Amino acid sequence: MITVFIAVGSNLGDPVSQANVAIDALKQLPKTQFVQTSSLYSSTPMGPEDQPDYINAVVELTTELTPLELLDCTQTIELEQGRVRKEERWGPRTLDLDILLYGNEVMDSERLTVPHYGMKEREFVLYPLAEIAPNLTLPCGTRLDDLLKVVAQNGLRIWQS
Ligand code: PH2
Ligand code: MG
Ligand code: MG
Repeated sequence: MITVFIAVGSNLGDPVSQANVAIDALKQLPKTQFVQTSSLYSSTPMGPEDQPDYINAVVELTTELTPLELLDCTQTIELEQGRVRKEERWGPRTLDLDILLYGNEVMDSERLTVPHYGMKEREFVLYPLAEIAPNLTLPCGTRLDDLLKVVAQNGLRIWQS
């Protein structure tokens, strides 16, 4: 079983329920066990400023799926929740599921790069990840708590209804 962390993001069409539905869908994946989820967070958009705030979370799973099987599954969930491909870079979306880490694996293929290429700079990934895995060290040897020292929260807060 491999431990994986998946980032959940949404800023269109009731983002809180999109995130909750996605987390429930991740719990149902084949050959996979749900471990835990972070809180839902509200975050300031990275990228174009004329888009709504995001809801973000990070989910921990253990899985026997290969990285590309897992990617197929997460892309299916995205599509089932109304994701339209070919969106503007960093533009708004109903649901984005990004594989952050797949065990300690480092891979860079046409379809998938792990660790996720942007995760070290993104407060809306690092803080939810630290909530559930505070002692994590990335495959490159960088400690998560060292990244938190240099990445500001930038308005990120735990979402409360
Ligand atoms: N995702 C993006 C672009 N910008 N901003 C925030 N705050 N959260 C996201 O998940 C996000 C973003 C594209 O994947
Ligand atoms: Mg993303
Ligand atoms: Mg994505």
